[in-house]
Formats: sequence, C-alpha cells, structure tokens
Amino acid sequence: MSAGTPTAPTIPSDLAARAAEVLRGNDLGGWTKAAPRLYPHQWSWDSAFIAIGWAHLDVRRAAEELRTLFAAQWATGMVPHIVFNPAVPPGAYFPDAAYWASAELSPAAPQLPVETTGLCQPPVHAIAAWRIWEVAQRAGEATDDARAFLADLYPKLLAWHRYLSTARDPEGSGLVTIYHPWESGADNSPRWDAALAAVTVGDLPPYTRADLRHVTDRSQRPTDAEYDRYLWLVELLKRARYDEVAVYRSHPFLVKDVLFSAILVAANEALLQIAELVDAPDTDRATITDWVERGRQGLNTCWDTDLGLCLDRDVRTGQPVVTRTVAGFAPLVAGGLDSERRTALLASLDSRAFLGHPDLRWAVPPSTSPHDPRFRPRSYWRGPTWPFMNWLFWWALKRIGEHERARRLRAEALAQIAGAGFAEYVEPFTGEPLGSGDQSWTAAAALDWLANPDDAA
Ligand code: 9WN
Repeated sequence: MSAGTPTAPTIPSDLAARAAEVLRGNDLGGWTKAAPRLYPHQWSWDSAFIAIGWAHLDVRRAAEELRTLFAAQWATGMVPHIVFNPAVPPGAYFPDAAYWASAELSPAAPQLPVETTGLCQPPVHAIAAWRIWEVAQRAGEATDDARAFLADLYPKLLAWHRYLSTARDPEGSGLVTIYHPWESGADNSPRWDAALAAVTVGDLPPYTRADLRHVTDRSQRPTDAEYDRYLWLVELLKRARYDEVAVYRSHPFLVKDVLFSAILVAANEALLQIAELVDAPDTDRATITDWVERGRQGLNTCWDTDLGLCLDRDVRTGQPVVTRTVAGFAPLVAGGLDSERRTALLASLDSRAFLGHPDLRWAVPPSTSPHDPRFRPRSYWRGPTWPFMNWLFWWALKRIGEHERARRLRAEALAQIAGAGFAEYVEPFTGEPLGSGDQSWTAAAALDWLANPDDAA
C-alpha cells in the first residue's frame, strides 16, 4: 500500500477490547507502566496520553492517572519525566532512582518515598485533562467529579506551565529550553546530534544499560556513544544539584525545542478552557493568553522557508538545527497559523519527504524524513513511526480544521495498529513492530480513536 493509495482498512472488531487489555495489564493501580518490562515506571507524557485512553474505560481512573503524576510535581512547578516505581528491583531500569538521587540533591524535589528524575517531558497534560472532561461530558458520566478533578488540577497545571515559561525560557522567547534529549521525548533524533557532539564526556562511572536486555536488536535503540552523553548530561545536572540557574549558566546542552514549545501553546489553550470552567481569576487568563501569543511568536522565528519546516535552535551557538523531522510540523500543533504558513506546512506534510513518500507502509509521519541523510528506518527516533505522534498530529489537524487530512491520518494510524499491534514504534516501510510490545500509549491512542467513530473528521 503506498501513501497515495486510498485505504479502506479493516479494523478488527476486538481491537478496542485488546487495547483495554493492554492498559489493564500495565495498570499498577492509580498509575500505569509505560510498557510491561522496558518501561516499568510512570512516564510523564506517556501518562497523559494513557489517561486519555483510560477516560474511555473509566473516567475516575483517568483522573487518578494524572493525580498520581502531579503528586510528584516539584516545588519549582516541574512535572518530572519519570516517577519511579519502588517495586522495581535496582538495575532493572537504568538510570534508576538511586542514580538520579533527586530528593537528596534538590530541596525542590518531592520528599521520599516519592522518587523522580530531575528532568521533564512535553506538557501534554492540560490537553489530556480537557479530553477527559470532554469524554466525561459525552458519556454524561460523573461530570461533577470531573469538574472537581479539573478544579484540583488547575493550579498545578498553571504552576507547571509557569515553570516552563520562566525557568525554561529566561529569555522570554516563547520557546522552551531542554537540558537533555530525554526531555524532548525523542531521545536519539538527529535533532540532537550536533548539540550532543559538542558535549565532551568526562569521567563517567561505569554503567550497564538495562534497555538492551529487553530490546536485543541494538539497531532499534540509541548507541552506546549516545548513552554516554545522556549519562554525562545527567551527571552535570546532578553536580548542579538540579538548580535551574546553575544549569542555565554552565550546561553544555541547551536547546530550544520547537515541538515541546508548540505543545505548550496548545496546552495553554486547553488550560484557558479549564480556567474558564473552574472560574479562575481573570489575571490567570491574561497570563495564559500572553503565553499562547509569545509561544506562537517564538515559533515564527524558527521557520525555515527552504525546508518548509520549523527548526529547533541551539541556545549555546544561536544556530538553527537543520534536520527534517516530524518536529518541524510543530506550528500545526500550536495552531493560530496564517494562511501562507499553513499552506507551506501542509505542502511539506503531503510531500514525498513525509506522508507522500511512495514506500510508506501506512501514510503516517516518520519520526525522521526518509529524505534526511540521517534517516534510519529501524533506529528509534531516526525514522520509525510512533503511534502516539499520529494521535498528536491527528488531534492537531482536527483542531485547525483540517478534517479530511485528520480523517485520513486516523484511518491509516488505526490500520497500522491493526497490522503492527500495540508496538512502541514501527518501521515505516515494512510495518515491522519495533521496541516494546504492549506499549500503553499506543493502546490509549487506539481507544480514543475507536471510542469516537464520529470524531473521525
Ligand atoms: C527515556 C516511555 C519513554 C517515552 C519517550 C521515549 C522513551 C526513555 C527510554 O520511552 O524514552 O525517557 O528509556 O528510552 O523516547 O518518549 O516517554 O515510553
């Protein structure tokens, strides 16, 4: 099946039931593992997508997922990228809670026994919280509970977005700075190659990777050289005791991440809806509206006319990061586009560099364009397609009124899940499932799509 061919996929009638089984299988009561063995903890942005899946099975359980995550929020407002599962034996996931030592090093970290990393991930949480509300309303289910949940979560979301708009954007650029590729959620994307190459790895204590015990084909995971840099960056964050000002002064990896920033814009719009619902003060609403505008202006400064994509910017060098990845479509997620920018972005999306590539098994966006010299079809974020990314872009296309494109993307993405199962990521040409199986957010995306057939467009 080529990208240009219209598809009429057959979706097995038990797909939603199988997706629900995946979530239930990974459910540890109050929170959900990102995957059964490879990711045995609670991951921040996985959790938000997972909550959307739960909303279709049990709205209260969906709310609980986010509540548990936000219980580990730092005093700075940061929502940590991983909340560790105390039942996981040391070494089963690396780097583990002891390695990060966040409570020991930072007064802003949550108190023991809650243990987290000292990084964050893209802020999809307000989007998820609003989606839970929409699902609850549609189902006519316990909307008082859902409203109380949003009222309780609102100040936490506000503190989270404030953290990102201040500590992570001291320049007031509207763009969020990340300290580590793990913060982007797209760990070994070629987006980070140049900034990582400039990092000199110092005296790193010996370590054993746990991921390769679960994914034995090394080509699917980041390389050892990348891992050395990931860990060296953690080492430096620890030496700075996770203090933002110190990190900003000395850290060698500081990058303005356009997809992260665009997600923050969309999340701020969701937060405005929540603010309205919970009757938040006008001053909050004015602040959030400023963040939305500033974010869109920041993204405008990252536009690359030749590529027809938005590019990250390296804070240390001031230079744009020239790559062709799915992150380049960030303005579609942020919304508020003028017609020229919208036309250019959609042309890039439809082009042979992305959805129009003739060899794609399903017309869903590869993480890195096959036209980028660093494209690798089996290697993690260097080419494979990611089901929850399909969800994010489907949601974004719908939000900006591109209903026909959204409908096609949903159909292709569901066909992919029907064919490849609940894989973490998928080889774009052959459709081979890669990484972990039974990945929670893949199941959540399926549940959301299948629960709302009328949502197709
Ligand atoms: C590091 C859990 C996470 C996702 C990320 C994905 C991967 C972790 C890893 O798995 O990252 O955070 O160990 O590779 O890149 O997006 O949140 O699913």
